[in-house]
Amino acid sequence: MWIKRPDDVKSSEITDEKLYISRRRFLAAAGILGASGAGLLACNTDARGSGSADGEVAAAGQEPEKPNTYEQITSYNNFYEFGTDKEDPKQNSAGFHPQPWTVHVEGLCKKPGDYHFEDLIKPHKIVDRTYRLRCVEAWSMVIPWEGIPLAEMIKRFEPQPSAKFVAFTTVLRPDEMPGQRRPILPWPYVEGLRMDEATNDLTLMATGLYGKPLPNQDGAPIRLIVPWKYGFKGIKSIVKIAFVDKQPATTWNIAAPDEYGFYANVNPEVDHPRWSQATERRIGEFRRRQTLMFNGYGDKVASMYAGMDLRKNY
Ligand SMILES: Nc1nc2c(c(=O)[nH]1)N[C@H]1C(S)=C(S)[C@@H](COP(=O)(O)O)O[C@H]1N2
Ligand SMILES: [Mo]
Repeated sequence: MWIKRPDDVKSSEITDEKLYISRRRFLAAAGILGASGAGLLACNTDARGSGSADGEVAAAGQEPEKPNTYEQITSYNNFYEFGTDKEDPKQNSAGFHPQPWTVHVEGLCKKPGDYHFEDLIKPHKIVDRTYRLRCVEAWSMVIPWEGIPLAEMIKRFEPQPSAKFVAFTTVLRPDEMPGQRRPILPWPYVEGLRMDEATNDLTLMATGLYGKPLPNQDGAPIRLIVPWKYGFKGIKSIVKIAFVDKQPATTWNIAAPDEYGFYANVNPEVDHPRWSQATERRIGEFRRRQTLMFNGYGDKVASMYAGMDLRKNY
């Protein structure tokens, strides 16, 4: 099994400093860059408040970043159930039905059962969270999600103390998901989190983006967002949540155990066996950026991994 190589690492795009500088000089001369020269990159100096009460939970010392466009977020996707090319999920998901939707909750908790999507959402306040998403393929985006903190949702199911992990499952609908008719991955897609990761303040069950319900290609109607981990932890179109006492199997770890671990914390110091994780390309940008430890969210999450060897627990 395999995951596509970083499709953005093409020699035509690996820009040396000289070319970058001369391009900036050209743009400056052409009046395209502002006086500060800040126009080219959607960088931290381009901060603007989202205006929402909750807003971005930014890493210490970092201002909220400018989100990618709705078009970028909904037309450059990984959702192998709809095909392996970045355009496939948008092109092949029009026939997917995210309504009606039921999430089955089971395992070590006091309130298991089948929850209709509307009932699942109803008791909670929908919050806005703009997060960086860092794909293991070395590209990234900034996405203005909306949703429910997973910690709040979990509280309602009253997990037992014996529940140490939460396991998630994507819907299995080969009739609506053409990728599931081929053995691209073992279907259905499954993921999991340790209980402390699942209940961390940053962890979100996303139900929308840019103020609209999640489009099919982004994981309608409900998907997981774990912003300090590689994007593949963010399982889409969830139909099952299970509270378990042992570390659950995860799809990419089953498919390629030497390449993808359970933890999948963003770590620029641990290369993927087939490519570097030191830098990334923000979709829509020209120059590569340094990848940040824990995707820049270390102040909120690093303590959960104290004492763990993050080279072994990749
Ligand atoms: N069910 C399912 N969930 C999935 C995937 C997938 O193929 N199937 N791809 C993952 C990967 S590799 C990434 S990078 C993110 C991409 O989310 P986005 O397309 O909304 O940016 O979804 C993740 N969730
Ligand atoms: Mo990814």
